Amino acid sequence: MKEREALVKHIFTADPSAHVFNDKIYVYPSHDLEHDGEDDDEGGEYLMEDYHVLSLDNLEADCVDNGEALHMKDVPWVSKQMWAPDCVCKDGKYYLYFPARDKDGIFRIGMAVSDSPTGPFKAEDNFMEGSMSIDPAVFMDDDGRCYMYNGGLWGGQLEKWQTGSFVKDPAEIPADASSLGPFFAELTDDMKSFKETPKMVTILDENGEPIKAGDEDRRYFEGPWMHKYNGLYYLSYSTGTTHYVVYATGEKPEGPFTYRGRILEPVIGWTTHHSIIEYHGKWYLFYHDCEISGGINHRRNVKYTELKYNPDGTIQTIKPYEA
Ligand code: FUB
Repeated sequence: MKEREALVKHIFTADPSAHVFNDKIYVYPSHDLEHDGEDDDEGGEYLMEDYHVLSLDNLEADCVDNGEALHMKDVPWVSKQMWAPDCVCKDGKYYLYFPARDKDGIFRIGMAVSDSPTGPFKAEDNFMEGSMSIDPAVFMDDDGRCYMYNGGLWGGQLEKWQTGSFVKDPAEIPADASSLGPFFAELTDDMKSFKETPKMVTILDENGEPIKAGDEDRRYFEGPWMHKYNGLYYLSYSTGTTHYVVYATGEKPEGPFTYRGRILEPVIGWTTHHSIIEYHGKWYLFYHDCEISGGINHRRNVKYTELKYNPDGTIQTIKPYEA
């Protein structure tokens, strides 16, 4: 597969969560549908109904679309919009986590399980108790403990959960108030639920103060990802309205995290969403853009490129359309 080219072109894919399982690369993307609906601030144009798992035997090989792995019609609690998923392998089983609107229109996180990384996945009858908002990213630490990070503003409803309960029309967060973070919770050993009520993680600036809600170049918007490099936890995410992928580092999986810089400059299209993996001693960023569709926000394609660290552990910023 060539760097910075669409992994597959016969379907539109977005929000890639990449993983290395058994020395192969598996990518768990959203599957964008082609429709002519209008964009809105609630993400109404992102009308996805199913998941396809992509796989690469290695980075020289062609990317394989392994077909439908889970469809909305087989998930009893879902009403619409199966957005960005993630997958984790534990004890030989593959657990797919995915957000979707429940029958009341509220975004929740569901889980489905398979014996194979490519599915088909069998969904639980109900969403995970205590789950809210979108974009689950599940990180397995070196000791085998698994943590979920998730949440997204606006269409992802994160700001509606500030009080711990769902508030349909919350007041706007003042620009000088602390920004919201993604939710964080450890998963139970059976991978079906949270060990505790998810809590928001804190992202600090260089002075140790929480990043402010009005600091749109740095505040959390959606699309969290966790990886570890040289023993440090790297939380990366999209800034949404300013279209960057940025990162913050911390000593513990639950944070707090301190903002460190930009990973990816804006891509073509409104959303930006990524994942990071190590493969055969190098690091790679998987991301999406709307280059092929000519900027139609809900027709996206997944790509990858190499990611490089500086000797001090900071990440070199990637300009997606420059060498
Ligand atoms: O794909 C639908 C939504 O767009 C995702 O959940 C967000 O992260 C954004 O990429």
